[in-house]
Amino acid sequence: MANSPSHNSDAPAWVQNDALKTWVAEVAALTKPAKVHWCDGSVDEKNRLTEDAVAAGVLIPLNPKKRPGSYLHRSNPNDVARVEQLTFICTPTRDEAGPTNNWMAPDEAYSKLRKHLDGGMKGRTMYVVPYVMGPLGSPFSKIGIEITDSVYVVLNMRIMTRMGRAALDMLGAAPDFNRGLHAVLDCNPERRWICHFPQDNTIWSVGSGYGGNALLGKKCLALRLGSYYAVRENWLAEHMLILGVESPEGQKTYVAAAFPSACGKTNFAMLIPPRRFAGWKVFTVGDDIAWMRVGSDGRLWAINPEAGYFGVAPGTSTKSNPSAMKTIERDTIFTNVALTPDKDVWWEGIDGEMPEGTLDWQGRPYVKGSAEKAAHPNSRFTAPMANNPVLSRHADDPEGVPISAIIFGGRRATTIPLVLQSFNWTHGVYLGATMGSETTAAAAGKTGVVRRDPMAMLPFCGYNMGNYFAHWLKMRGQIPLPPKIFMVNWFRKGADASFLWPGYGENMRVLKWIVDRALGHTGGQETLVGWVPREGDLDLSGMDISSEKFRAATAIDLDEWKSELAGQQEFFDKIGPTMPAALKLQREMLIAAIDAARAK
Ligand code: GTP
Ligand code: SPV
Ligand code: MN
Repeated sequence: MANSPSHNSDAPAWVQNDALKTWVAEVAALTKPAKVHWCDGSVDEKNRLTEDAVAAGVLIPLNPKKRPGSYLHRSNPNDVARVEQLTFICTPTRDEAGPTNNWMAPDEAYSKLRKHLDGGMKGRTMYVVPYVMGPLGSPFSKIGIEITDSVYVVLNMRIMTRMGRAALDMLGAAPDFNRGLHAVLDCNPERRWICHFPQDNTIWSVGSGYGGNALLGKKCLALRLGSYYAVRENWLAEHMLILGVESPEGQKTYVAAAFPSACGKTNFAMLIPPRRFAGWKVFTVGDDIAWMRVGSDGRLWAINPEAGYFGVAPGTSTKSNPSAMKTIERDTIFTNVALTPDKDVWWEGIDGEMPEGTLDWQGRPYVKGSAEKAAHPNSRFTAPMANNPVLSRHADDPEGVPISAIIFGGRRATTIPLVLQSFNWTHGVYLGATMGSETTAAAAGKTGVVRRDPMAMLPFCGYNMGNYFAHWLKMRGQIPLPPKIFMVNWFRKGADASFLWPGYGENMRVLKWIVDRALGHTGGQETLVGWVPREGDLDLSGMDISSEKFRAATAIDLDEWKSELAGQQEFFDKIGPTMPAALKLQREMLIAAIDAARAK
C-alpha cells in the first residue's frame, strides 16, 4: 500500500538497520510515492535505472562509439546552478548560522518544507540511496542516506560517492547516519529550498535537481554539515582539491588548495607539467573537497570524501586539461552541454569548431554568431575518479595523505600577485579569511562581481563565519607540524583585459616554488604582504610570456593593496563580534606598514 507506513516491509533482506527502515517508512508515508526502490549500487541496477532514465527522456544516450556508456541530461532551464539565496542553515539560534548564512528556525523550516513534501512524490518512484563519503572502512568517512525522487540524482550519486550495499555494510545497526531528503517537486524556483539541520544530522532539499542543490553528499553533507562537525571534533572540512607532486627523484609532496567555485580546482588537481618539467608528475587525490585531521605523526592528513568529479565543462580541452578529457571518454553523465549531430558533446573551449547542426544546452538548433553560449556556462560532467589517468594511488587510502602546503586562490583581475607565501599560520589564515573572488556561473546570480569568499567557503560554511576563523586559528595549536600557507592568483588581467599568466599546466612553475618553499629548499623575498619568489626563483624557461607580463602578474602595488584593505573592513564589520581579534590586528598591522612605507 503506497500510502501507509507498511513500506517498512518493502525493505529487501540486505537492509537490516531498523532506524533506517523506520525513517524510510515515515518518509514514504509523508511523500506518498508510487514505489520505493532501495539502491544496492550494483552494475545491474545501474543498467536498469539508466534504461528507465532514457525511456523517461531524463537521459539522452550519446554515440557509443565516441562516448561509450555516456549520456546527456538537460536540466530545467530554471535550474542550472546552486541557489545561495535559497540555501539555509537551520540552527536553534540565528547566531549559530552567523551573518554570512541564510537562517531559518528548524521548526519553521521543517513545517514549510513538509507542506510541499506531503504527497510530493505521488506517482513517482522514491529511491533510497545509501552512500559513504570517504574511503570504505576509513575512520574519517561518514555515512548518509539520500532519499530522492530523481533517477538522475541516483545515477550521479553512484558516480560521486561509494553508493549501495557497501554503505549499509559499513553502517551496521548504527542509527546515526545522515538523513537526506530530496524531492524535485515541480522544479519551481518559488518552491525551492535547501535546508540544513546540523543538530539533527539532516538535510531537506526541495525544488531543484541540480548539482550541489540535489547531490546531498557533496556541498550539503561534506561541507556545510561537515564543517559544523569539524569545529566540534577538531578537524577541517574544506572546499579544497588535494594533489600529490612527485619530483624526478621520486619525492612526493601533497598540497591542498581552496579556490572558489569555477576558479580552477579540477584543472589544478589534474595538472600536466610542461615539457620543461620532464620527470615531474602531479597526481589527483581530490578535486573539490578535503577532510583533514591531525595524524599521530603531528602532520595534517587529508582524504577526499568523493569518488567522482562533478566538473565544469566549458574551457575543458586536450590543451587545457588532457586528463579530464581522458576521464570523460566513457561512463560519464554530461549536464547542459551542447549536442552534436553525431551525438557527441560540445562546449565553448573544447577542441575543434562546433559542427554544423549542433543543438544548444536546451536542445535548440544553435544559431552561429548568437550572443548566447551553446553549452550553459555551468554545464558539467559527472565522471568516476577511476577514469582519471593521473589518479593518485592514495585517492582511496583510508589514511589519506599528509599535507605540506595549503593554497588559497581567488579569481582577481587586480591586486593579488601570482603567488605569495604567508609569514606564518596566523597570517596565512588572514590571507584565506580575506580572500576576494569574482562570482562565477557556479551559483545563480550576476557573475564577475568581486566578493569576499573566505577560504572559498562563503557558500559552504555551515556555521558562524567568525567562529570558523577562530577554529582555523586554534588548529595551529593542534598541528605540531603545520603545512605552510600560500595564496595564488591565476586570473590577474592586463590593461587589454586578457589574462597575464597562461595558467593551466604552466601553474606547475608556481607549484614547484610552493613545494620547494614548503620543504625549505629555496629562498624567497620578503615583502610587506608576504614572501614572493626572488627574480629567477620561478623557472620560466620554455614558456611564452613577456617579462612585462610576468612583472605585471607578480607585481605588488601598494595603492591597490590600500583599497583592498579598505574593502576588507566592510567584511570584518559584517562578521561582527565573532571576528577574531588576531585577524583584525593582521589587517591593522599591514595598513600601518604600508602607510609607513609610502611615507618615505
Ligand atoms: P567547481 O567545480 O565549481 O568547484 O570549480 P573548480 O574550482 O574545480 O574550477 P575548474 O577547474 O573547473 O575551472 C573553472 C574554469 O576556470 C574553467 O572554465 C577553466 O577552464 C578555468 N581555469 C582553470 N584553471 C585556469 C587557469 O589556470 N587559468 C585560467 N585563465 N583559467 C583557468
Ligand atoms: C561548486 O559550485 O563549487 C561545485 C558545483 O563544485 S556544485 O556541486 O553544484 O556545488
Ligand atoms: Mn566546488
